[in-house]
Parts: sequence; structure tokens; C-alpha cells
Amino acid sequence: MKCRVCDSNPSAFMSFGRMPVANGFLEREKFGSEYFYELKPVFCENCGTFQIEDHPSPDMMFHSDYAFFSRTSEHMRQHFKSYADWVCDKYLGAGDEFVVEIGSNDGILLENFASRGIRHLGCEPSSNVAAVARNQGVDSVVDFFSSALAGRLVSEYQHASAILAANVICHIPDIHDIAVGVDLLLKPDGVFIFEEPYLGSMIEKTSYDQIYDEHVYIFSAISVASIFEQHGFELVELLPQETHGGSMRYVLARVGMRPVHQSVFDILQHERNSGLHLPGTYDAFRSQCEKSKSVLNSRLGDLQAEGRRVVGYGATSKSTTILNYCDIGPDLIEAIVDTTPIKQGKFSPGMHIPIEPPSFFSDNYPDVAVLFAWNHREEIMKKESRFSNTGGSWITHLDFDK
Ligand code: DWN
Ligand code: SAH
Ligand code: ZN
Repeated sequence: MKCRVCDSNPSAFMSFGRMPVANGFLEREKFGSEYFYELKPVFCENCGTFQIEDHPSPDMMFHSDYAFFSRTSEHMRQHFKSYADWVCDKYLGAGDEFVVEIGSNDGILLENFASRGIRHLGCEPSSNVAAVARNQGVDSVVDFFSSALAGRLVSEYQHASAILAANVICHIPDIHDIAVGVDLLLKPDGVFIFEEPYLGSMIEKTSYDQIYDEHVYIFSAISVASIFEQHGFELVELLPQETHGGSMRYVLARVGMRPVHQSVFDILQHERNSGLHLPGTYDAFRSQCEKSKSVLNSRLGDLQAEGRRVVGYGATSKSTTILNYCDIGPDLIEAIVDTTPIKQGKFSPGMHIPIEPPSFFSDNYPDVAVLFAWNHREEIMKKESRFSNTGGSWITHLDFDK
């Protein structure tokens, strides 16, 4: 393949094998027609971008039955409230501001602008989640953000003071088209702010489950800088976040329009010091993934041999990579519990583990819970203290000697 960012040849350093659509929770009748592709991460040494080679088409992933609703986590609601407060304090003026969000989902971020009476618009292709946003008073257009849509928005609305996003820019294969769209839609002194799972955290934790079809890229400051500099933008601030297992918030503005914060120099230097730009880092990452897989498989094999009940907690998109890469099916994990109504009663993509409501867990505790929603650990530990205090134990694929 050619690098999507710079057109040179990235290097393949591993394959996670055959993968289904990560959020494609399905009914038993659909097992026979499930779609698979090969999940193969590659690293481009020329521009420093981590990406996956192949993925299902965007409309196979984002549609009227999209399974992820952002507001399922109370902690994330708080997080997005502070994100909005911070944007208002730091990057919005007091005039007639217009804020656009890419990938607004159920309105978890924009509801905080709506409640302040700030003009806003969400772009969200998955109509079921956008309908929830509308019910929260969040204006949304049901469409994929692109340069073509940006052109239409400029004529129908006005230029935006800020374009915001979270956990979506890394989902969009044609990243240059996004940059062109941002350039069209943004006021001259406007800012483009987005936060996404951070490559540095993924390497540090071996959280390889961040790699799945929707995550076409796992960004670093190095890669974001090299993508957007081609479009006249520069990084002006970087803010590490603890969400989704380690994320980075990137603030971009047109070159010379805003002062560049010290965090940009510090984090770019830190990435070079830790070798995020070097191919050897990804060979080492592959070995860590293999180790994680073998430890998890032997742990689950031992539990099965001892006759212990094991249940998964949180039917995350990330769990699709773990389960399919490690070949873990219902013989090892009897069910996965999840609060999302449209996942319940279906089966996990590829490995077909039943998805059950939380009562399946609390009515009859298993011996061991596999915490697939490990990025929500604190919130879940608070809720599930009775399980932990009555002898239940938690495991994850991240618990192994690194
Ligand atoms: O990038 C993405 C992020 C924002 O969300 C998308 N590509 C898709 C999705 O990824 P994910 O599915 O890995 O996200 P989460 O937030 O780790 O998913 C948590 C899952 O766990 C949800 O299905 C809700 C569920 N859950 C639960 O059952 N009990 C969550 C909490 C907090 C709980 O207490
Ligand atoms: N921002 C939310 C949702 C992240 S999930 C949060 O952080 O919780 C990714 C969302 O992006 C999904 O709702 C998906 O439908 C949407 N999406 C995918 N491709 C998109 C595109 N090209 N333009 C706008 N939204 C997109
Ligand atoms: Zn490249």
C-alpha cells in the first residue's frame, strides 16, 4: 500500500489476522454472511504515521444501527463538559461564535454548547446516534464530514470559530480531504481541536486493542504535524488526556495566527526521545502483543481447566481485536455484559460470544471478569465493588510482565 499521508511505502510489522467489523454485533441468523478483512497495521517512517492497511468501507461501519453511544459513560459526560468549558474559556470569543463538531454522536460534547446558547452544528453519519443528539437539543446534519460537506456548510451557515472533534479524526481514511474541509470551513483565526487515542500510550501499555477497523490511524504529535502542515496549519497546543486509555488533544491553527505553546515543543521532543518515529519501536510492540496474547490465552485456559466461570465486562469495539486475535470464543468466556441496549441479545463480532445486560453479571457473579472496558476502570470499579469485595477478580490483556 501507499501511505495515506505522504504516498511513500510504509512497513508492515505484523498482522492481527482475519477481523470482522469491530462494532458489528450481530444476530445468530447473520453468522453466515459476516464480513471479514485482514487487520494489518503499518508504520510510515517517512511521515511518522501509524495506520492500518485495509478496512471495511465507512458506510459498513457507520450507519443507522451504529452500536456505540458516547453517553454510556458518566465519566465521559464529565470529561466532555470540561472539554467544552476549556474551549469556551480558552479559544472562543464573546461574539457570534459558531462551533462545528465532526463525529458528534449522541451530542455528548455539543450539548454543553447548546445549553450556553452557542450556535453549533454536529456532523454525524450514524443516524441513530444523531437522533439522540437532536433529542438533547443538539443540531446535527446526518452526513460524513468531507470537503464537499464543508463547502455546503459555509454557504448554508457561516464560517466556524472552532471545529471540534473527539475520537473520530483517526476514523477518516481520506485525512487530506478533512484538512481541506477544515480549511474551507474555519474562520482565518479559527482553531481545529481534536483528541484521539495516543500512539505513545498504546506503545507504552501494549494496548493493541486500540487497533481495529474504525481506527484507521493511531496518531502522534509527529504525524498530526506532518499531515496538517501540508495544508498551512501548525500545532499550537498539545494536552495529554487520560481518557480512552491515554489520548492526546491537538490544537491546530493557521501558521502564524496563534502563539505556539511550549507543550508542542516538549511533546514532539519526548516522542523523538522515546523512538515513536523509529520502525524498531513497532517490532518491539509486535513482540509485546504476542506476549500479551500468550499470557491471556494461558490464563483463560487455566481458568477453564479449573472449571471457573469467566464473563467479559464491556462489549467494546476494542474487544473485537482481542477476541479475534487471541481466538477466544464462548468456550472460554461465557458472555460479555454491556449496558448498551442494542448490543444486548446479539453476539460479539467474529467469535460470537453472547452479549448480555448487566443483570446477567450481578444476578450470578462469575469467578473472574475480563475487563474489556479497561479505559473505564475507575467508573466500573466503583459500580462493581460488591463483586470485587466478595472474591471476584478482574483480568485484562494488559496485565503481563512487560
Ligand atoms: O473511538 C471510539 C470510541 C470513542 O468509542 C469508537 N471507535 C468506538 C468506541 O470504542 P469502544 O467501544 O472501545 O468504547 P468504550 O467507551 O471503551 O466502550 C465501552 C463499552 O462498555 C460500551 O459498550 C458501554 C459499556 N459499558 C458498560 O457496559 N458499563 C461502559 C461502562 C462505563 C459501564 O459501566
Ligand atoms: N465523538 C464521540 C463519538 C466517537 S465514535 C466520542 O468521542 O465519544 C466515532 C463517531 O464518528 C461515530 O459516531 C461515527 O458515526 C462518526 N463518524 C465516522 N466517520 C465520520 C465522518 N467522516 N464524519 C463525521 N463523523 C464520522
Ligand atoms: Zn507517510
